[in-house]
Amino acid sequence: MDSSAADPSTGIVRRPSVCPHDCPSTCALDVEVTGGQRIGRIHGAEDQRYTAGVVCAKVARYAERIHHPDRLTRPLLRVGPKGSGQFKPIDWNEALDRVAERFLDVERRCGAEAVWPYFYAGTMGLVMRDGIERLTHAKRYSRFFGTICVGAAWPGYAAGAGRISGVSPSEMAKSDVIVIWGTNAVATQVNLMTHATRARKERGATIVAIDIYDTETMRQADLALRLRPGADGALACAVMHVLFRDGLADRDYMARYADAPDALEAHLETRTPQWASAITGLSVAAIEEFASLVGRHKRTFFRLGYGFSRQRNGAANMHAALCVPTVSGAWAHEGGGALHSNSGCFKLDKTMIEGLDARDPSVRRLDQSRVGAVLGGDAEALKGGGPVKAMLIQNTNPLAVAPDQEKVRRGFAREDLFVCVHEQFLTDTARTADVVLPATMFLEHDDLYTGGGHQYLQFAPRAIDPPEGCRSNHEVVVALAERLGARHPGFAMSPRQLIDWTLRASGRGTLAELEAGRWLDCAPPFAQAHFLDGFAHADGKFHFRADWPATPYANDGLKGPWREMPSLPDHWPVNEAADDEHPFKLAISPARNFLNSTFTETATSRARERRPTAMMHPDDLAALGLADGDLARLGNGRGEVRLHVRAFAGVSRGLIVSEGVWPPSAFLDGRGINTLTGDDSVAPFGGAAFHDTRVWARAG
Ligand SMILES: Nc1nc2c(c(=O)[nH]1)N[C@H]1C(S)=C(S)[C@@H](COP(=O)(O)OP(=O)(O)OC[C@H]3O[C@@H](n4cnc5c(=O)[nH]c(N)nc54)[C@H](O)[C@@H]3O)O[C@H]1N2
Ligand SMILES: Nc1nc2c(c(=O)[nH]1)N[C@H]1C(S)=C(S)[C@@H](COP(=O)(O)OP(=O)(O)OC[C@H]3O[C@@H](n4cnc5c(=O)[nH]c(N)nc54)[C@H](O)[C@@H]3O)O[C@H]1N2
Ligand code: SF4
Ligand SMILES: [Mo]
Repeated sequence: MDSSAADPSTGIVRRPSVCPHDCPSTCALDVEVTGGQRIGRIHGAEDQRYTAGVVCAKVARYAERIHHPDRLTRPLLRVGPKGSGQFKPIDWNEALDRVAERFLDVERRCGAEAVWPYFYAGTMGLVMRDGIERLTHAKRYSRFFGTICVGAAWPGYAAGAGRISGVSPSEMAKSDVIVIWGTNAVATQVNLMTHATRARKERGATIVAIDIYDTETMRQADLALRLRPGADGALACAVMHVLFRDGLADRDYMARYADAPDALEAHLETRTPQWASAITGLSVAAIEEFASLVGRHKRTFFRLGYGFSRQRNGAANMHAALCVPTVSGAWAHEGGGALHSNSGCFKLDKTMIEGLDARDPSVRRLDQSRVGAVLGGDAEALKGGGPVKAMLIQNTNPLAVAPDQEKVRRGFAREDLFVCVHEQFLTDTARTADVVLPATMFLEHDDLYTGGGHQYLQFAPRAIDPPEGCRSNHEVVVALAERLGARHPGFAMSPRQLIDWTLRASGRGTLAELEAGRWLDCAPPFAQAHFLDGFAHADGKFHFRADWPATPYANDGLKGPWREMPSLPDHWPVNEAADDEHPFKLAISPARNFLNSTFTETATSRARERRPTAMMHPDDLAALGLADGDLARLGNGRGEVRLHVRAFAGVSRGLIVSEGVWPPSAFLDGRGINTLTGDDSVAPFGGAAFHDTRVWARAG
């Protein structure tokens, strides 16, 4: 790990880093640097147990992204109509002055809440991602409520376990069965596959995958359960029915650790495999086989992904799946239990980074997923307050990733809205901005990272200098704060000082210590990770009976049809159902070579993904008079998109899968795939049901 000595034959130095992308793996990286300025290949750190030397292909070839000729390196000022993409370069001072002037003007005329800083997880670094919050709070700007990713999943998990943490992934080495539920790990978190396949090789573990189509993860599984979208609650119920029926439920464990095992057993009486077969489309035999595997092997590791939560019944389904290891008693065994995210185990004090001490809870919070409705003046989305007139956007590309794109487009086209986008590339969002600021990439700044799929806290020092003209999120936030008269001690600190402060305040040592060790394993002790000292509700029990309004999750009030949510695990038929007018269901699953809309700018990723594509069953195509490679239109009441079709028998009849969030400009008529998705709030606290959309399909 010597980061100073260059290899004498090649001149290459290896520098430590951490992948900043929004991925549960948060890989520890060894980065080849030549001449102090250029990146070579990126490797996974061998000695970090979770990364174990493996990174995904798109990050291994990061040189292509960081040294991309299209990177933004100069601030831009819009000179043509909104969205025209016509800009002229200006210098940094002028750009920052213009942004500050407009923000101050909006604040004077309409109040501070008319400004809405908007950000997400383009970088997961705590300083660069969350520092914008300090500006929000110090200025009393409208607050941001992030729902787009975890909005349904986390409440579903917390309703059962009481907090967002689970078993360490390192325990997979001790598992007899590994259930990869609603995540295409081969594409979205490759390291999970490393550990699962290692357990299979070393101790004969069985890998089960549960998805709605035949992904690469499904192909690598020993038992692949391909069910209908939104049917995971039914599957979970039938599995638990079998566990009770066959004496495989751990009654002693439940008596001690669960709230209502008798009520659950009675409730599940009618949730038979036959009942679930009709809902899921799985055979009774497949459901029985899965239940028997889980019941006979207490060391079953449930790796619960995000995909199955991106349904209108997603929170209820997450809760239902989490009930399974509680009925089987898997939690009590090493290698058994569940993991969805370990974000809850770091317990960092983010006061200085986010300016939490300046936070005013009376200031309205606007829902990220409803950005189209917010900008369109929807009174409910605006919380009864005035319109949003100015935005600062960092690390996110809402004009590709947010649901109900027609609304989003109309919103961003408003002449009276001033938008500053800080970006690495001229994304669809940057293209609509009034001022564009060029951003650094992770290897060009310092930051601190927590993991979701593991429990390492990691520091990544700057490895190379940024291109001249690029500035980090922190620098932009600080420069704007000064011009806007925002006061907070965090604005006077460097990223390193902020990180050191955060570590010390959190009892996690110092930056010097973390930098020397590279990472800190924050895994809670075994008993705590397995909830053997009690679940995180006041009664110490796992809750089979979800009390949705009381879910321990920092929410922004109840949303969507939360009153109808089942309390005990069940199939909740609230999803967008296909009908005569819209005979297909559409899911927009991840593309292996993109990460959300990131990497859609790199040539090799684009070449591998080829073009926006709708995968359909060959019989469905034939019935529409379509052949593989033809052009088609997909539509619903929200709009329509044009793309190519691909015949794929790994997608069930009636389902369409389109992989990846391609930029709208990659589609034949400039409308992106999220034109079709809804922005109605998912119960109980909001979020978007990206894989739950009904559409019609026709040639075109
Ligand atoms: N290559 C790549 N990696 C990524 C991303 C990416 O876009 N590309 N995105 C990153 C981000 S932000 C996140 S949050 C994670 C998310 O990663 P995951 O946890 O894997 O979640 P998703 O990508 O939403 O979907 C995973 C799978 O769920 C399936 N699915 C959809 N509906 C259902 C259902 O009702 N039931 C079941 N059982 N399965 C269903 C989808 O078909 C898909 O194969 O991945 C991260 N990593
Ligand atoms: N149809 C459909 N839509 C989806 C999903 C889906 O599965 N299907 N997944 C949803 C999910 S889970 C998520 S998390 C969201 C993600 O949506 P986004 O958070 O918008 O993620 P990206 O599309 O990757 O865009 C991140 C942007 O941040 C920029 N960026 C990266 N690092 C920095 C930095 O340090 N500074 C600045 N200023 N910019 C930076 C990148 O260049 C990139 O353009 O998308 C959601 N949208
Ligand atoms: S697997 Fe995820 S965390 Fe690891 S390098 Fe790839 S995108 Fe980054
Ligand atoms: Mo996400």
